[in-house]
Amino acid sequence: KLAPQKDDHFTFGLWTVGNRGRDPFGDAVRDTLAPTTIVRELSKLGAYGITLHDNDLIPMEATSAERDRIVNEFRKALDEFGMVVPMVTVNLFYDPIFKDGAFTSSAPAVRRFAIDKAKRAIDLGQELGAHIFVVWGGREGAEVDGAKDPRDALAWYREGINTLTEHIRSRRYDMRIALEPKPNEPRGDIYLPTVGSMLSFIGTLDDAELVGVNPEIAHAKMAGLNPVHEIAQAIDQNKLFHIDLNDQRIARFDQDLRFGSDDIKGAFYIVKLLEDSGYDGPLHFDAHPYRTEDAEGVWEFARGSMRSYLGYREKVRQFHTDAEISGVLARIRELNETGPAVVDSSSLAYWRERGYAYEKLDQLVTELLLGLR
Ligand code: 3MF
Ligand code: MG
Ligand code: MG
Ligand code: MG
Repeated sequence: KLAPQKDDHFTFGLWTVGNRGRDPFGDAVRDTLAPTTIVRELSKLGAYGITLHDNDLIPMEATSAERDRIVNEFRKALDEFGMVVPMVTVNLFYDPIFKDGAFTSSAPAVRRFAIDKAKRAIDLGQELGAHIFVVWGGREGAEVDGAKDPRDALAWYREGINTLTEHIRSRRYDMRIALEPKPNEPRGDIYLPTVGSMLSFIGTLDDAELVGVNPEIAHAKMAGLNPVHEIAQAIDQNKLFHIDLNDQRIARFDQDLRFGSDDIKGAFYIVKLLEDSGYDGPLHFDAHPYRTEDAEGVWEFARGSMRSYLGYREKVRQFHTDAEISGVLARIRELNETGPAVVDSSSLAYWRERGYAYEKLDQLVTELLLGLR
C-alpha cells in the first residue's frame, strides 16, 4: 500500500539525497554521490524523477566539451532507469561571486553574470525536458539596509525575471518559472520572503502569466507562518507551479527535515489540500538526511519521504470516508445553514451562544492520525 509508483510523481533534488551533511559548524560526513548513482537508486525506490541545479550536474568551470559529456552521460542514465527531469533550477548562491546578491547585486557585472547563468540553466532544463524552472534567490537579501536601497533591489530583481521570461518566449520553450520565497538564511533577510509577497511581485512582471511560485513548507515555518494557508493562496491564484516538501520546527535554523517527520497534523493538512485541490504537478522533496546518517540512512530517508506522503494520502482518504467525521462535518454545515437567517437584535443571542463543534472534529482527526480509528 505504501510502495511508491512512478505515477505518484515523486521527485528529489540531486542536492537532497546528495547532501553531504556540512553545516556551519562541521564538515562533510558523507562522500559525494554521482548523479547517475542517484538516478539509479531513486528509480529503484519508485521515484518518478530528478531535479537539479545547474551546478549539481555541471561544475562551475566546466568547458563546453566537458558539459556536453556530463549531460550525455546523465541522459543515458535517465533513459536507462526510466527517470524524468520535470524541474531544473539555477545555483545563484554558492559561489562567492554572489555574496551580495545575484539579480539584486549592487554590481551590474554580477547582475549580468547571474542572468546569463540563469539563461544557460534554462537551456539545460529545455535539453533535459523540464517544464518548470525554479528560481530561489538565496543571496537576494541584505544585512545592511544602508548599503542598498531595497527599492533598487526589487527593480533589479524584476529586470532579472523579465529577462528570463523573454528568453523563454523568444526560444519558444514550453517552460514556466516558479519563484521560491524564503524569509532568511543564508542572508540575514531575504527579499520577497513569503508566498504572498512573491505573488504580489509577480503581478508587477512583464509576463506574469509565465511565472508562479514554488512554496516550501520549511520556509513558511521559519517565518512562523502556516504552510497550508500559504499553499492555498498560491492555488487560489492558479500559481502553484511546483512545491518543495519537507519539514521544519518553528523558530529554528533551516533544518530541511524529512517530509512529514515533525509536524504530523500540519503535514496531513498539506497533503489534504494538495489532494483535494487536484494539484497534479510533481511531489518534490527538498530535504536532507540527518547528518548522523551513512549511505544506508540516505536511502532510508528517500524511501521514508515517499512512504510518508502515501501514508498521509491514505489518511486523507480515511478522513473523507470516516462516517463519524462525515457526521461532524454535516453537523457543522447544518449549524451554519440553519438557525436565524439574519444577525439582528432578535437573533444576537443565538449567534453569540452557538458552538461550532470544532473540538469534536479536531479530536477525531487527532485519533485518525494516531491510528486509533
Ligand atoms: C534553500 C532551498 C533551495 C531551493 C533550490 C531551488 C537548495 O532553502 O530550499 O535548495 O529549493 O535552490 O530549487
Ligand atoms: Mg529550503
Ligand atoms: Mg527549496
Ligand atoms: Mg535548504
